[in-house]
Amino acid sequence: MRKVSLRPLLRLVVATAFLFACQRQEPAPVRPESTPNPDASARTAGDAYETTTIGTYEAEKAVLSGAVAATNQAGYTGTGFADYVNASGDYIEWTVNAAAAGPFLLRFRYANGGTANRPLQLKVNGTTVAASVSFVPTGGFGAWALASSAANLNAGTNKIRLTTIGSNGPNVDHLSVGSSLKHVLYLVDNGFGKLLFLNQKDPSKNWTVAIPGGSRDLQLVANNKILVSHGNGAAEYDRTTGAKGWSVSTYAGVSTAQRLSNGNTLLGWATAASGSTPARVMLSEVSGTGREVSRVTVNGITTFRLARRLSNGNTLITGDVNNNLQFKVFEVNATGAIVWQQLLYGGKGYVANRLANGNTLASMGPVGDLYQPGKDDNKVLQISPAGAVVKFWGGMAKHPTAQLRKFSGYSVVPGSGNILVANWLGDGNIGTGPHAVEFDASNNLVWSWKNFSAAQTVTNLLVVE
Ligand SMILES: [Ca+2]
Ligand SMILES: [Ca+2]
Repeated sequence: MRKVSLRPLLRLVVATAFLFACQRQEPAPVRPESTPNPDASARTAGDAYETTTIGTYEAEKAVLSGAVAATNQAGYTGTGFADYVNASGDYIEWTVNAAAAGPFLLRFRYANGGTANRPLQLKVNGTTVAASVSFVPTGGFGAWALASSAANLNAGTNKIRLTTIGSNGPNVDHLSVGSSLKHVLYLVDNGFGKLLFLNQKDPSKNWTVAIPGGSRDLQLVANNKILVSHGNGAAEYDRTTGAKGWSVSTYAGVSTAQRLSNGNTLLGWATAASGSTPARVMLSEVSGTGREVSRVTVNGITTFRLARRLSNGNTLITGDVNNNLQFKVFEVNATGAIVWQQLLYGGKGYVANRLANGNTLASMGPVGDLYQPGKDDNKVLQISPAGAVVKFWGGMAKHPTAQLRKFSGYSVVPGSGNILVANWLGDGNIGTGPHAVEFDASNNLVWSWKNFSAAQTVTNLLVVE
């Protein structure tokens, strides 16, 4: 049990009561819930998780020797596929750039309308990796399937070649290169209304649990729990089983939750403008017994997303001013006054953290539609106190084929310091890109993850390994 000192609590209750006398439209103070977890049965073990893909390379764009580019079958990706002509010596050779050396999974999308296997030799950088990779019949030349082989790639450029060895090969559509990185992470999906645990090192431990709508924030907390914000509050879930524990659910418009060092939970929520009342962001501190012990109001902020209480007692929030679409990071003090603000270079803000060096690390996606000429959205920016971009990760100009849609939350990978970002697929982008992407210190895309049966629109994630 968390201990609550009674005297300051009484003072705060009086203060809170005064606040409520002034602000009648707002929700009653929260109460802890003691109901059993209704979501436990929604947990599904053993969801199938896709291997991560870091790049897809079309066969029709590769170097073709003997084989020819063709379009006379349906269902290909890109602008066609490669059709082998000669039974021996024809090859397709792709050039693949790897950000770092290591083992990768090579997956070839192919169609074999014959009745027999059509094996091919696989060479990487001139060395035979597999003398005979099987390309078994797929039931028709319009029926595409995947054949896989593992291979070590060098950092930088690699040549990957598939050569016929006695039989006319299959039609080959593309090569997808899977990452060698494996992560353990939690994701919140506000489309399917789920919290997901993805353990790529041991997929038997994966779980998903249904959660209330509007989830945007997550944080590891004590006792092997993860704290997740909901539209109506926040709840803790067991990190191993997904079972729901402590929760509050009497708020509305909540977009963020942060467990503070004093054991209280900061809930950030927002109300729209109404008559002469401005749009407001409320930063409510809730005790372990579920009482609101303080509240800070920030007037005029709209499209509020996450909040982060800083060690100086101030709070970083993201949003714009009265829907002016000029998205910023705001640092607000304990009275709700803005003491620092910084434009996000035309992007829409989601979350900002203050780094030990005094800079601010903030994620931003497009304000409206995807790519807008002259802008380069979908970045995690490291910004100096004076507003200079010291460094960034992502960016649509640097990653034109990565299907970056709307960056939302991000997480720093322990050990490597890479940045893992949620690529939110809402606003008409469902199924069109990865749910999560990872960039290394040189802003190379080194990992991504998508699984459209497991997740729909991932707003945030937290990587633990
Ligand atoms: Ca052929
Ligand atoms: Ca193709």
